[in-house]
Amino acid sequence: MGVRVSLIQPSDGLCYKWARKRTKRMPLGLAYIAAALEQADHQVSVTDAALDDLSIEDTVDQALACDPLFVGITCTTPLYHQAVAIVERIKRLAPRSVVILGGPHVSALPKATLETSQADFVCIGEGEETILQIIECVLTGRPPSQVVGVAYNWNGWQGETVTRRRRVSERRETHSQPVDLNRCPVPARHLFRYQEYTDGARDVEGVQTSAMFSRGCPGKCSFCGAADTIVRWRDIANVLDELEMIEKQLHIGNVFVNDDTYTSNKKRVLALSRGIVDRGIKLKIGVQLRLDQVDAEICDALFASGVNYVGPGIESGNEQIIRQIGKGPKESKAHMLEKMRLLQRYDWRVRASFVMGMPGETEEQIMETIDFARELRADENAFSILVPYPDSPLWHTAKQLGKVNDHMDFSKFLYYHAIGCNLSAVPTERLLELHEFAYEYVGNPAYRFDDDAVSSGNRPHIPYLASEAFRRHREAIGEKHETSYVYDNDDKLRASR
Ligand code: B12
Ligand code: SF4
Repeated sequence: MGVRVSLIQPSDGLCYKWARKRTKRMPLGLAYIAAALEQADHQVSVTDAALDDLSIEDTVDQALACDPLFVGITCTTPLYHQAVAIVERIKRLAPRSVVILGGPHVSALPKATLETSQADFVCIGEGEETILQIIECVLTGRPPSQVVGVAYNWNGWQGETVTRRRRVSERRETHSQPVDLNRCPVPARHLFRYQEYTDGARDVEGVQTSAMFSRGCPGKCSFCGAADTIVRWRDIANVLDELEMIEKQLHIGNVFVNDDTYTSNKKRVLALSRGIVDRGIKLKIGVQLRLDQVDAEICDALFASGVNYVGPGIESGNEQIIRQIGKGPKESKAHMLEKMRLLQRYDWRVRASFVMGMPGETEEQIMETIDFARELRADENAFSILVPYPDSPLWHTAKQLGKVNDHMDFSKFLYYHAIGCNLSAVPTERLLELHEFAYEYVGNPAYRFDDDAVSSGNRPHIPYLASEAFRRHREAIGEKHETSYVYDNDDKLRASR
């Protein structure tokens, strides 16, 4: 007989502060952990505080309602402080429970996590096998040094073991085998309120679920935590079985594929697309892809298989920044423009993503990105402000510059409306203005909302739009913007259309 385990996704409301319609996606990593636990006969309950925007108190009350022996919490970097507060309350209300933290942030900083939280264990990297080993070690009272991929401060034992997560550049001997993706049970969607997940910010109709067909990315983008990781694929039949289950058993119509790059292997993506068609699967599928990996044959196959949403990463409209990001020698503005026009031949939505604030990046270079975004005419544009996340190559750059440290406050490490660490040549307040300006100026033409900033939500005050610099910019590119801006009685800038 197994034990009671409570899993928690902290609320992510702060990530989407101004968004009027939210993206509510099932926390897939946690769903994989839940499936592994259930397969091993443990009794699992889930608290997705992001779905209901729960406070710390309500999150903990809900999670402790089943009187768990183990509590597992996932978190990204900006949610780390919430995870710490959740652990603190759990330890106060249920001091005998064993707390395990997992996810990208704590995997990157396991030691600091044990130093700054009251967690007993930190799972480093993939957790499907690790969590089972932790439970066994606690139940049998054995030292955790035999558990793969863990840092611990439990029962008087402290230490860290080898991780499963290996970068391409790292030697094989220093790492343990990654989990076998074909042997992992599919995410335990039934333990979540899976009918309530959807992507309101992107007009998705009906329920949407998330899935992952491969893990890792050979790309080397300097801001990305997935950069330079070994790519592993699930067998195509294994993926198709899951898609059939999503459509026929759970009656879900939309799937977002979380793979870092859906198109990283041409032969495979063609075979997968053919398999979807051959099995008669009729899902609407959203994917993220790289422009240097797509051609007409791939696009035809994706479109035929039900892909209705594609998300290429453009990142920058300045050639020097494109190289600095590390998008590879083949990538250039001309090439991306050509590939965007290819994508735009199909009746699907194209979401282009951009980043601003690379180390040393100037206002002029950011304006080139904004102009390039406008030229590309994607249906949706996502502008992120660069954040050197602890699992990305830029974290080490920022560390060398003395701009970050393992114990700092990470609550502003967001893509959108806050800047936890500014590495650019532009002052922080100005960078935020340029970010707002990008949304306002380029817009998201495919959406029917009155606010253009689908992903981040408009901030109410946009002084740049009334500035002399903006007027000059519009003149320089010979365009008249249809919106004009006035200050109202509260001295707030308002758009008058
Ligand atoms: C899809 C996605 C989203 C979606 C959906 C997120 C969701 N709720 O699932 C959306 C668009 C909403 C999103 C939002 C954000 N995202 Co996001 N996202 C992703 C993406 C592409 C896939 C996530 C995924 O499904 N992974 C697959 C699963 C299997 O992996 P996993 O979650 O890491 O879980 C495994 C292990 O970490 C571990 N594990 C995880 N939790 C736990 C818990 C326990 C107890 C244990 C034992 C183990 C364990 O075991 C799991 C199974 O092996 C990743 C990139 C990536 N490759 O992971 C970025 C990524 C997670 N996002 C990132 C970021 C920064 C964000 C935002 C902060 C952006 C913002 N708005 O400012 C927000 C934060 C939202 C949040 N809830 O925290 C970063 C996080 C970096 C970091 N250091 O924190 C990533 C890694 C992208 C990157 N390369 O930089 N994201
Ligand atoms: S940004 Fe995309 S292409 Fe670049 S390393 Fe990350 S996942 Fe790969």
